[in-house]
Amino acid sequence: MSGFGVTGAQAQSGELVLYCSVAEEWCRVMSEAFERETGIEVLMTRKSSGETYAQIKAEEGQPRGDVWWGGTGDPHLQAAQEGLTAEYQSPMLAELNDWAVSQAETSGYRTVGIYAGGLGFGYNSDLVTENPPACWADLLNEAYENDVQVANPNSSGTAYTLLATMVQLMGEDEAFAYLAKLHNNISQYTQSGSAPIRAAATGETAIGIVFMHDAVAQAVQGAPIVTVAPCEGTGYEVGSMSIIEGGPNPDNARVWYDWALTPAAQELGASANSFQVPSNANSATPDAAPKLADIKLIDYDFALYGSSEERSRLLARWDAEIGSLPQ
Ligand code: S7P
Repeated sequence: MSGFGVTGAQAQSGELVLYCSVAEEWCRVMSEAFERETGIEVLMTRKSSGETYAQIKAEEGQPRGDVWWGGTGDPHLQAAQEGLTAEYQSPMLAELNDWAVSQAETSGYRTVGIYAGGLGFGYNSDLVTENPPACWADLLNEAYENDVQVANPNSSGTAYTLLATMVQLMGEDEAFAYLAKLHNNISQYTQSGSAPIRAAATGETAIGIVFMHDAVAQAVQGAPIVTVAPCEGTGYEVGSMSIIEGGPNPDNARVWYDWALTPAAQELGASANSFQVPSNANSATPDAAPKLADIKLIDYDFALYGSSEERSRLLARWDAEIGSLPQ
């Protein structure tokens, strides 16, 4: 990678504390490339989106992290609203797709879109051989009792996207009724959003509800996984990046931020088996990435479902009505 010159004067110290919410492999590839490119040492921790939001909230006033890179946009928007993340307008904004800039505008430039991807599910075609599921409604089929996995929306941005998607597709009470019925088929609410499709890939479960690109990642690596864009329509994420307010290395945080929006940095995703659509209009989209234009996407209301009040309220309702149901 070249062309992203960083002078010693730009770097405040030799470190950057990175909270990373994509797949571990991609977190590592990005950290190592940035270290090579800039000489700045990256201290990286990987956690799911909801968990990272909770950590940044817990560290409010004494932040230990500099940048939160990756993870679904809703908790990034919540962090922005709560003043946990810093305003920054990168010179790279001019190169980004509208949906990524819109994420920045919604947050008062306290976050920005770095990739997008549709929500769906994947099934193991060795285990599901007849009447494969094509719709959200099909996942309620009693043939799949204890054979579906999804994450817990408190820890996982993927699972919160499912919750917000169902509310927008069906209306809130109908969405909770759907999730209560789906609970009969759920064997486990995992901590991480992509764990269900890893379990489907090994045959531990038949179906995993995940972002479609996470299902594609398993298929590309040879697992018998079929990726489904649900027939009723579906939600999507604008994966995001934020600078943590008051973090220890603010200059290095901005160096990471600008670099992470370049095509060269964004194109590293595919080499780490990550197949989201990158936010820089000049970045090549991986061939394997599910095409957003081919998916029936809802008009996801990021401002509402990323607001502190709505996200907290929906998660509390999920805990009371779904998370508390007997397994
Ligand atoms: O694996 C990539 C990805 O699906 O992970 C992010 C996700 O939010 C992190 O996992 P959680 O659901 O556990 O929070 C997504 O942003 C990303 O596309």
